[in-house]
Formats: sequence, structure tokens, C-alpha cells
Amino acid sequence: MEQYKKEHRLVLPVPMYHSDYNIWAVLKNCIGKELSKITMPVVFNEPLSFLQRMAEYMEYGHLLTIAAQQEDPVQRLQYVIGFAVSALASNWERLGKPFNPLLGETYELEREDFKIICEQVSHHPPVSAFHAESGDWFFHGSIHPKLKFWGKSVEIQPKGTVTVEFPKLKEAYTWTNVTCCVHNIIMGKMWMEQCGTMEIVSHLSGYKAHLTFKQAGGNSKDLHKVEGYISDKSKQKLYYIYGKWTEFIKCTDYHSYEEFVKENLHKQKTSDQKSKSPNDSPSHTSKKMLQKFNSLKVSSFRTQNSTQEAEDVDDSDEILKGEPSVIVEIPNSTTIWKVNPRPPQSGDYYQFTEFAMSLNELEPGMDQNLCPTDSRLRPDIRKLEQGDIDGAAIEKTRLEEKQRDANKHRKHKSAVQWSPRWFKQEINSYTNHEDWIYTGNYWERQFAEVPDIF
Ligand code: CLR
Repeated sequence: MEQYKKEHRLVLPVPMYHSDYNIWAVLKNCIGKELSKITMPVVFNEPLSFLQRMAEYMEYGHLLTIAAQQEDPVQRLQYVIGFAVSALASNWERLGKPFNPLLGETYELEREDFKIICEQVSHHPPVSAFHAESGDWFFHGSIHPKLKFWGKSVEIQPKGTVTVEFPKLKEAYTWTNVTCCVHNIIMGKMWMEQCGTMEIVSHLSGYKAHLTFKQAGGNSKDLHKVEGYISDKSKQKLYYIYGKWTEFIKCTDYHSYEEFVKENLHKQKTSDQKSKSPNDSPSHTSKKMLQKFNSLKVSSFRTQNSTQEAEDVDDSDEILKGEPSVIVEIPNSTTIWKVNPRPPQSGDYYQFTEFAMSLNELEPGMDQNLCPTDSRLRPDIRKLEQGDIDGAAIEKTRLEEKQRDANKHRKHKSAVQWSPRWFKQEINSYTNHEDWIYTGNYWERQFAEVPDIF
């Protein structure tokens, strides 16, 4: 198989432009606002559209193929967990803003083990829908990223559920992505974390994965950590899951985990007794840390202008203190997913992964074949990719004006209303919530009637 793999480019045409533009100058007027309505200078962008960014969920798509091959539903769920967490890995250190997709913009990607089609189905609010498939599974959903600026940090809630289906097994899993926080917007080094809980539900068997993406707070100890468990219908915990969304996910049976915890508590107790100063004992320190952690949880984001609590948040936002701890391997663990290393030149190319580097590539022959609304044909993104910042800014303004005019036109005349080309709004039968469902036919490549949006 390997030797038939297509070669993709490993870097962009030119390295990124490192600007000293102050992001604060743009954002200070936007505290508490919904960021999607604010136009940002192109120097804060990365040369990808959000649709392409969504296709990055697929970097470890082979995990779904492995999941489909499992006979045991619990093992299947383990690989779905691996896939759900792996989908976030490419976000690590990626602090550029992807371009907002234009209404009706599309993005397709076909690789050895899957193909995906994405479409911008709504502009206000911005909603991007996607549908990926291989012979054994479907993965689909819609994301409506809600960006909120809270002063020193930006909080991004990716609203919308995603669904994995194994049609041959008549089985489906759904979950919602966790909240993403970008810290140190005003000063200091920007950094990002993913926080919150993710519940992956198997709708046929009733098995559930409950994952917690930990908040780092002021201490690096928990930075990027993910932990949780798989439980069955009767809420019995079967497996313990642990790792980091930036590195790996492992899994062990719950009994091994409990034994491991018992043993470590015992070790800690004996070392506590030996320690002379009670104030320095590990349990005291961890109690202090826990208090701090809890106060952070309560105050974070919501109380920026209330003095005392806001200061607590400020401390933690500045720098992460201490080295991130190494995760100890628990007996009987298996690794479900491990991250691909970043290419060596990643730092000069927007911290892109190898997968991301290839997403805007115009492969030979594509120009004949590609849907005219495909992100790869967006001139502003292409210009930024080629290092032409001014040209990119001009094109971006032009495209946004063109979009506005098209919108106005639809409002005033009794003209044909716009509706998405490849998706329709429907109830997702697994979640009973409104969702965007693929209507099919994209890959038949009948593109004559798509709108002119570029
Ligand atoms: C995170 C994973 C979610 C989907 C999602 C939605 C919006 C994305 C976010 C991800 C990553 C961070 C992101 C954000 C939009 C803007 C933000 C790219 C992919 C960047 C880092 C914003 C930069 C902040 C500016 C103020 C510079 O499932």
C-alpha cells in the first residue's frame, strides 16, 4: 500500500511573515463581543480557511477504520475515543486565525482512507458542515465556533455535535467538542488549552466515554491532560482513559487503575509521615493547589471586572509555572493514539502539521476538476500563503464586499433565496437536535450551477 501513497508538499511556498503588530490594538474595543463580527488584519491569519481547518479532524481518520474492524463494542469505543481526541491535536500552538469561510464556500479532500466534503452553510452565525466517509464509516457534523473575548483571553466554544456511524454494524456515536481557550492576548506568550468534558455516547450499546480535558490554571502540572473512563449501561466503570490531547491517549482496565491509585496513595502516606514540616507536606501543598484550582474555575472568564477573583485569573494567565509533569504508565495500558511529530520547519510555517501543509496545495490536474467554490481557489488565502500580505488584505476586503453585495441583492429583490448546495438542515436522529445533513452527490462533480463567490 505505502508505495502507492501520493506525495504531498511538506512546506508552504514561503515562510510566514513574523509581524510585531499588536493584537491588543485591535481587540481592546471588543471585550465581551462575539468575535466573528470583527474584521481582523490579515497578519493574524494563517493561510487556511476554517473549512480546511475542519478537515484537519481527519488526520487520524484511520482510527475509525480500525474501530470498524473491532468486534467488541468496548474496543470499538476505545478507538472512537482515540479519534475524537486526536482530532484536536493539530491545534497545539496553532495561534493564527483561519479565514472565515464565505457563504457557499466548499472544501473537499480525498485521501487513501477517506474523503471529506465541507460547506459553509450559514454566515451569521457562521456554521460549517462536513461529511466524511470511507467504506466502513461516516463521520459528519456541523461546527458553529462561538468566540468570546474576555480581556486577556479568548474563549472558543465549538457549538454543534459530531456523529460517527458504522452502517454495517448499525451503530453510531455522538459527542460535542470541548471549549478552547487562548491565553495572554494582551501580553506575554500566547498559549492555548482545551478544557471541559466530552461525553462520547454509543447509541446502540449504551456504552459511554466520559472524558475531562483539564484546565491548567497557573500550574503546568495538568497542562493538556485528558482523563476519563468508559462505563456501561449500568454506569459500571470498565476502562480508565488517560493522556494528553497534544501527545497520546492510553487505556487500561479500571481495576488496574484503582490498584495503581491505591499503591500510590500508600507510597505518598509513608512519605508524608517522614516529612517534618507539616506545611510542606505534599498533601498540604496539593490542598492549597486544589483551593487555587477551584477558585480559578469559579472566577475564570466570567468575572474579569470583579477585583479579587480577577487578580487570581491574571496570575495564572501570565505564565505557566513549572515543568509539565510526565505521565506515568499504568500497568496493562495500551496506546490507542499517538501524535505524529511536527515537521522540523513547522515554526516558520504557522506551526502547521505535515497534514496542514498539504491542505491548500493545488495538486496537478486539480484546477480542471475542482469545484469553483473550493477554498483552494480563494485568492486571499493563496496570496497570504505566497507571502503577499498586502495583496491578501486587498483580496480579503474584495471578497467580503462581494459577499455583502450578494446578500443585499437577495434581501431587496424577490430574488432566489440562497440555500446550501450539499447539506440540509434536519434533525439528527441520534441526538434529536437540529443538524446539517449531507444530501449526497458532491462526488459526482456536477458543478455547473454553483454560485460565483470568489
Ligand atoms: C478548536 C477545536 C474545535 C473547533 C475549533 C473552532 C474554532 C478554532 C479552534 C478550533 C482553534 C482555535 C482557533 C478557533 C478560531 C480562532 C482560534 C483557530 C479548531 C484562533 C487561535 C484565534 C486567534 C485569536 C486571535 C485573537 C488572534 O473543535
